Amino acid sequence: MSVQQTNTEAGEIRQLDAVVIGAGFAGLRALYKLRDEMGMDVQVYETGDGVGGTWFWNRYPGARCDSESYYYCFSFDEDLAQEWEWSGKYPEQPEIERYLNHAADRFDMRRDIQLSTRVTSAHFDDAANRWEIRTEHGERVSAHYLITAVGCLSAANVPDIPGRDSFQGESYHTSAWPREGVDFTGKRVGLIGTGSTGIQATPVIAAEADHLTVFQRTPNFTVPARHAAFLAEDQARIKKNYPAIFARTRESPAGFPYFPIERETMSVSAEERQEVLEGLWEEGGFKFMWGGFSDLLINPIANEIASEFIRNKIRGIVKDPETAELLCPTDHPYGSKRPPIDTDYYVTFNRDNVKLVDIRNAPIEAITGTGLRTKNAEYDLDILVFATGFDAMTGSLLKIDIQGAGGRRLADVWAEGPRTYLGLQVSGFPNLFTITGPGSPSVLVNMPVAIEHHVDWIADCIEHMRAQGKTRVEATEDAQEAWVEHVAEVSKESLMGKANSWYVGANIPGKPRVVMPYAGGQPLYRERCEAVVKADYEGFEFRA
Ligand code: NA7
Repeated sequence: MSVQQTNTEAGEIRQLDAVVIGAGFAGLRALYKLRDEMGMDVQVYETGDGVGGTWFWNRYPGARCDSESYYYCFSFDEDLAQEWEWSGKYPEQPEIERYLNHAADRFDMRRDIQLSTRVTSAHFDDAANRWEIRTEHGERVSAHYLITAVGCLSAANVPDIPGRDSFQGESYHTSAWPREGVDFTGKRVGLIGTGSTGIQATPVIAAEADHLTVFQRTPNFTVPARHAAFLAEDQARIKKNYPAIFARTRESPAGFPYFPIERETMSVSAEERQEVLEGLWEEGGFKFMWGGFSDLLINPIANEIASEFIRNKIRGIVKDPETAELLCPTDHPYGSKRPPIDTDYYVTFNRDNVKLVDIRNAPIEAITGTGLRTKNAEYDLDILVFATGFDAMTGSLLKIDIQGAGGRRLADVWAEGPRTYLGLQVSGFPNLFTITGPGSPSVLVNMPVAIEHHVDWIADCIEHMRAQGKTRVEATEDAQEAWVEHVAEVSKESLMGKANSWYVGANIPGKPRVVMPYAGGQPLYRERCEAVVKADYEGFEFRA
């Protein structure tokens, strides 16, 4: 535990302007903004014993960013952008963790971050218009504002498979990976899950282990990253263009510095279509989704053409036809689940020491002392890896006992799915702001871009309150209701809600099915946030 104590002696509660929960991209940005740019007294609490959030926890083999380094970073400080040298296109976890530690040091953030401290509860005091926050160590502080920066993907999902705890070998969830790493040499490894994480980990584990069995419930479309180290001239070009690059990330649909091409799939000849798709495949990365034909995510015919293009790539790469077919997704459109980006995923299934097991048709029945049993076979394993994802978007918030005005529990208010106004506030929970909360584009946008937008918006709102002498801000029930409806409406026009994915909570048994991220795209969302401000914070109620 950090030596910093946040409450004073004899039960006196330390009074703060703001408490920020989490010290990843969002928490760090919020701390700097509120403390250094606005002069507020801020305390950050972080569960991990280091800063970095997602990039602190996810140390599994092969963990790397799916967005390109030079725009998956902070844009708020030009000097930081100019001085930091990314090694290449898709940095691995240690490099991003180093970057976030560098930012924490550079801006002298650590003195206001208390590590190894989970926030257990936050209760709103109606009379004082303040939040009382408690930690796992029994500390108690009072803050005017509570800002959650808990991450959209940080509450691990370890499925409750019968016998889970009886396994005698080593087992790990990918987001709780040991710092010292795991030695796979000579080991029989089982990996459950073929989302982004499983797809990144598979080739790396396969190269080291004696044998790897990949247990796949749903096949996934993945596009090669085509990682490459940066040359000196790449660095120079990026740095020279940074202002323009960052500006584009704020204007594009998903926070990348590029846009879809201004053509629809069926508006060009079959040859040209193929050429465009081949070009995108060769270039690699998210451009396949966000830099291709403009109708990819709205027109099922266009989507099926891109989907079949990827299936044909799989069939071309994977030598065993049965394995290739098993790897071909047919139950969801491309992009309706968060698309992974890989390095050597499909080709790994040509190795002699790798086996793909279909647990859709023959589900896992139990984990045993020596491995795992499916409906039709038994697998002996030394190491079991859960790449089974997260209770996304709401999981980390609901782990905290958050009670708003009148003791209303967030868990109750969200029992049928999350309800927010703009993904920024929840009606009944005054002075609480949720960075990249459900109902905002969040995970459908390059995260640092979404985070910086939210932090700026929240800071402006607080500034407005100061100027007006207000102490309490709350989304109205009506504005929230209308926003929740709008989020649902927009998601019907997109393919995002069409798969059983964590976007809709389908990966967690019993979780209500709601499209949680706002699928209207970043430009529309930003426009809306600005319009609300211009209309004198329409939908928010302020009190002195
Ligand atoms: P994901 O994308 O949620 O993937 C989890 C995988 O684990 C997925 O293939 C799931 O299959 C599988 N899974 C989950 N629960 C089970 C059970 N009970 N049995 C078998 N298989 C299961 O998580 P990731 O960590 O890969 O990625 C999360 C995000 O991090 C990613 O989208 C990026 O934004 C970065 P399913 O598809 O549900 O059938």
